[in-house]
Amino acid sequence: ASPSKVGEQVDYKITGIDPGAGLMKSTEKAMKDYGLEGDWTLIEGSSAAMTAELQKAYEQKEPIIITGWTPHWMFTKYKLKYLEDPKGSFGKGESIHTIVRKGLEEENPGAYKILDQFSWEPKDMEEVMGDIQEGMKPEEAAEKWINGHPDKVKKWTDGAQKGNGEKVSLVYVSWESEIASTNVIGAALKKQGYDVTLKQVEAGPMFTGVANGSADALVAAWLPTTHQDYINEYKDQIIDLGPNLEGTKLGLTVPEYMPIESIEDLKK
Ligand code: PBE
Repeated sequence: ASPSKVGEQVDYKITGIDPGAGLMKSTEKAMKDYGLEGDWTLIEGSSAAMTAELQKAYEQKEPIIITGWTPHWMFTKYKLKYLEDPKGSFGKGESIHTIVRKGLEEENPGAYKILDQFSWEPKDMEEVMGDIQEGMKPEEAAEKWINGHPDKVKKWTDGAQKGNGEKVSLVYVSWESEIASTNVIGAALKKQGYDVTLKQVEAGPMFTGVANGSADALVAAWLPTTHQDYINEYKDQIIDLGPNLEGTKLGLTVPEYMPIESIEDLKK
């Protein structure tokens, strides 16, 4: 198939995730930047639905274009490639930040310190995601990782006072990467004696929750591009504790067997 046929083959559809995701906004921006508006449609859904579609297509060697990101288990399980993005619509060199509510440091200094010291690497996150993908419950996979990496966990908890049942509420979106990170920091806090609640919400309410103080923290802010709009909106009400993971990537993603290399190839 020639690149110009790819649009027809996929019905001019890009399979996306939840509408609140920054990746959806970036994809809309890319569609504008590359002149794909009008012809192409970005399909809303969820990351679980998207990976199910990917699996179906991949098994049949059928063409599919998805909104992808790293770290994610899909890049280990399938042979995929990011489409080149010469216009830089998806930004580059993002980190994932920890964001807490105002007042947490004063009211719960131990938990604040652990959240502030939370930091790991893509390969760590991939380990947890892989176990979950293979059927392990997220809290079990997190527990396993925590027990397998005492040295890292020790760095997070170093100098932080132990909890005595104080409540800590974490909010997250059911993106595979964030299911992993939130469960892991939740397990670490729990182990230090905190009473941790994990609440799964949509992207907007995740940021609103920390901004209005109904949640204590999130470890899922992709910056400086993907979630920048949310940060701008709430910057006076939240505290950015900086990166907990560096080395991410986002963009339009296709199986390696597809004959296209760049987002520019999607324009007929
Ligand atoms: N994602 C990818 C988030 C951050 C980057 C799906 C995990 C999002 O798009 O909002």
